[in-house]
Amino acid sequence: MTLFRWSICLLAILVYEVTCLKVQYEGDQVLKITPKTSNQAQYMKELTHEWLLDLWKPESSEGINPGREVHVRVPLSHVQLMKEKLQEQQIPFKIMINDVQKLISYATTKHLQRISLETYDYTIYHPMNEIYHWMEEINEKHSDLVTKRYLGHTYEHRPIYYFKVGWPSDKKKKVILMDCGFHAREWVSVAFCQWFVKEILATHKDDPVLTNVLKQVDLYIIPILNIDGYIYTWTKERLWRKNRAIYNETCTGVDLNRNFDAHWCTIGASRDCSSNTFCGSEPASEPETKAMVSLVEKIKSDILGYLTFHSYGQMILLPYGYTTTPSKDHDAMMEAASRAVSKMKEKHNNEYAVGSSCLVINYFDSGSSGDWATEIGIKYSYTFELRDNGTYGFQLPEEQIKPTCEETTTAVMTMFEYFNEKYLENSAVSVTSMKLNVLLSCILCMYYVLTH
Ligand code: 0X9
Ligand code: ZN
Ligand code: ZN
Repeated sequence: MTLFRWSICLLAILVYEVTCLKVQYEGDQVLKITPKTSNQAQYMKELTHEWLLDLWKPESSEGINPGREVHVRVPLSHVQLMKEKLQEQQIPFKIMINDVQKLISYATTKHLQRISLETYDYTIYHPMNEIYHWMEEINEKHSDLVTKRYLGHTYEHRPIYYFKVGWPSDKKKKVILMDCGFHAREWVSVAFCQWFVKEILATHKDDPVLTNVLKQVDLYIIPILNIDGYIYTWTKERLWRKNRAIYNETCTGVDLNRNFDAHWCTIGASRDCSSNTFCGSEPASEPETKAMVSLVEKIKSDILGYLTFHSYGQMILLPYGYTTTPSKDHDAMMEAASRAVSKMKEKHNNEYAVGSSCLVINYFDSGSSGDWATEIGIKYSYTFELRDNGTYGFQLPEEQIKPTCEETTTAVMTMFEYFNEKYLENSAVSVTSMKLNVLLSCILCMYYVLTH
């Protein structure tokens, strides 16, 4: 009998754990607010601070400026009062998301215990155990081209892996580094890295550019860096952003994209550990950051490009985030990115903005991985903000995973094409030069016939 009671008790605790402890967003709204004057902007800053509101755009209240859109999640308890205050201050606003909870579906039905690579569904979001499993399968089934390597561990001691994708070579290879899942709630980023790996494996044989790239370049792909945070968004709090480092009894989490050694914590970052943009105790204080830094330090002179994937906003951001001064290779970077966005637009007619981070995203940041990559000498460094523009924000519906990943793949492939043209040896005669040759011989031939 006691055993029975104990089991009931345990079961109850379990049920409680998975249901009641989850943060609920019932009735929370996301408002799109556009302060017109500096007074109104100041008012907004104070309000977000005072009420500890979850800013979606910009990521920290410093970035709130007149004329710029602010996207902010307001808890049900404050919605009414917030709207009254905004009306009182004559600050224009719209309801962007009417009920945040309604957008959250912890898709459980579609998830099978055992998944095989053949049936892996790239158009849904996957919990971490499935992603770990997927990584193993990729490693096993594609061992000719792909190796899974250990990058380091998270704060909660989970292993972080990356894939090295490329053919063995006698010559020294260049590296293109890509990562996803810096910010926990940006699920579509994590979906993209998986999609992209799948895409490379499916197309590399038929795609001449990719074939050439994989001979001379190793792609280093980190499918998800902030694993602890990601798990937390599945189990406890869907809109968590940071890692899960415990700083004191009341404070958890460092913003990994403020933790790098690039004008660390000077602007657009906070020293307050309860802030969403907390920069940590020092540059690379976090194990996730350390893991990346130690890999990159070893190979940095070989790295040609660094691409990091976030959401949302639909833009490709170039360094820097802490100053409006363009970086050394700004023009070359712009060239590649402009080509990428125009190709991208052809895919699903979706517009992406391109330019210096702080100018395009409209707030400053410091300590980002994108800026750090530039400062250690990586020539091409891009921060992608994937879909959407705020309609669903971080809760991008699964129907949009496919188009998002397709257009982003197009953008990345276009950049690879650019790298291929500019930095790689091309032994095979290209199609255009072959056509030119044929044309030229025809002209010579005709000339010969006509003059003899
Ligand atoms: O604020 C960030 O960390 C990124 N935006 S997000 O909404 N995904 O959090 C943008 C960082 C871009 N900064 C630089 N490239 N400097
Ligand atoms: Zn699944
Ligand atoms: Zn992000």
